This record gives sequence, C-alpha cells and structure tokens, in this order.
Amino acid sequence: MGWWERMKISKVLVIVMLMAVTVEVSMGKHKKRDSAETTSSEANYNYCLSWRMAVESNNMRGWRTIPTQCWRYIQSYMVGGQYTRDISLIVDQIYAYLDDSVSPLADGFDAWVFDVDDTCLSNLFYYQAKRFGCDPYNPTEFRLWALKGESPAIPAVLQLFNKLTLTGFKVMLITGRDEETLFDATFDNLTQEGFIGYERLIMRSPEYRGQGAMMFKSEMRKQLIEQGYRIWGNVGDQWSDLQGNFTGDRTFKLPNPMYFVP
Ligand SMILES: *[C@@H]1O[C@H](CO)[C@@H](O)[C@H](O)[C@H]1NC(C)=O
Ligand SMILES: CC(=O)N[C@H]1CO[C@H](CO)[C@@H](O)[C@@H]1O
Ligand SMILES: [Mg+2]
Repeated sequence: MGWWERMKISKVLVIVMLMAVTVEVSMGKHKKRDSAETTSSEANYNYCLSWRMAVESNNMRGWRTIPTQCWRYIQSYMVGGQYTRDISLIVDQIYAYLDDSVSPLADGFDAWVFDVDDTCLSNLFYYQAKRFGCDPYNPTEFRLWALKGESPAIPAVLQLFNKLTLTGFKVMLITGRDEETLFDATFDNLTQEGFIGYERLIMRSPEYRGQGAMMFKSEMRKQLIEQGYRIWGNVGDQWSDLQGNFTGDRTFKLPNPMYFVP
C-alpha cells in the first residue's frame, strides 16, 4: 500500500469518526431536551394535581378560571376516566352510609337533597368548549346551554337517585338555576334523563335572584326542615351546596375542578 492509499484510508476513518461524534453529540442533545421536556411536563402535572386537590378540599376559594397550564390536565381528568371513578367511589360511600347509619322513619319525611348541575346532570359538553374552565364563566352562554337541555345524567348519581326514591326517600332537587326562565328546560331534561319520582324541584324564584348559592340553598333547606323533613344526606359538586345551615346529617362533595360557585 502506497502512502497515497494510506492517506485515503485514514481520511475515510477520520470522516467516519467525525460523523460518529456528530451523531452522538446530537443524540445527546436530544436526550437532554427530552428529559427537560419530561421534567417540565411532570412539574406541570404535579402542579395541576395539587391545584385540583386544593380546589376539592375547599382550600382554594373564589377562583374564576382554571390555570391555562392545567387545561389538558383537567381535560384528561374529566374525560379520561378518573372523574367517573372518583364519583363512583363517593357514591359507594353513600351506599355504605345508607346501609350502616341511616334509619329512615318511613313517615314520609325522610329527605335527601341533590344539587342539579354537575351533580344530577353533567355540563361536561358545555365546559369542553370552554377549555374545561380556562375560559371565564359566561352566564348568558350558560343560560343558552341550559335552555337547550342537552345535559346527560351522571350515571352513578342517577342510580343512587333511583335507589333513594324506590326506598321511600323524598328526594329534593335544589338548584340555583333561575326558575322563571329555566324551569321547563330543567324539568324536561331531568325527566328525559330518567330523574323521575322526586318530591320537589326547587329553583331560584325571582325573590332570591342575586343571592349567593350558600345563602339561597340554606334558606331552601330551612323551609324543608320547618315543614318537618329530616335531611339525611346532601350531595353537590360545590361547597356552597353543602355549607351554611341545615346542611343535612351528612354531606357528600362530588368532584368539579372546572368552576367555582360562591
Ligand atoms: C345561618 O343561620 C344564622 C342564624 O339564623 C344566620 O344568621 C345565617 O345568616 C345563616 N347562614 C346561612 C348561610 O344561611
Ligand atoms: C339529553 C337530553 O335528554 N336532552 C333533552 C332535555 O330536554 C329537552 C327538552 O327541554 C330535549 O330537547 C333534550 O333532548
Ligand atoms: Mg352544581
């Protein structure tokens, strides 16, 4: 082999080595970038999980929108199965409570209270278009949605509802929805979705317009108590459904990380 041939071989070797180094360096860069991305998406997930827990435990109040960075997290929570599993675990607790600790007197005054929106009927379709709560609450648009009456039942809650009505409980649906404009749509939608056989659908009549949900619902429950009802249980997706006066012997908070009703 002459010097010229050797030079050619070593040139090729050098080029191959350079290429290998280049590939390795760029792969290293990718690896670095991937792990940086993973870390930041993990951090985001962890933050949004903390945020949701703070909301559910009522440690965070008066919030108007979910953080934009949690849009996808809340979406995946709501439609990916965990929301449904959380509700079903809570409803199981209610069945256990009914079996172990409730002794209805069967005198026609054993009552149970449910909220309507995102307790009996799901507004998930509406909130899907609102980036799961990243967009601020818009009362006009929500009213239009409620008028359309396209809210499906939350299946585990409907099952519980049926068990309660069949075993003689007087089920009271108490909602902050406006009675004058939304009674028909709400009543029809509940009926179509299978909520049949309840005792009362209590809505916000004109004199209670503008009153906070906790005050309004407390007042409605007070009237039930004054009429002789015993409220064994109270189920809602907002803390304002469950706090205040005459809250019931036990309250059950369903998850709702999409909006906050004061
Ligand atoms: C609860 O009852 C007390 C005493 O009647 C009243 O002052 C208060 O405003 C009530 N709270 C609510 C949230 O209704
Ligand atoms: C989902 C569902 O059953 N929607 C119904 C609610 O009630 C209205 C009437 O007010 C029906 O048009 C919807 O189909
Ligand atoms: Mg509600």
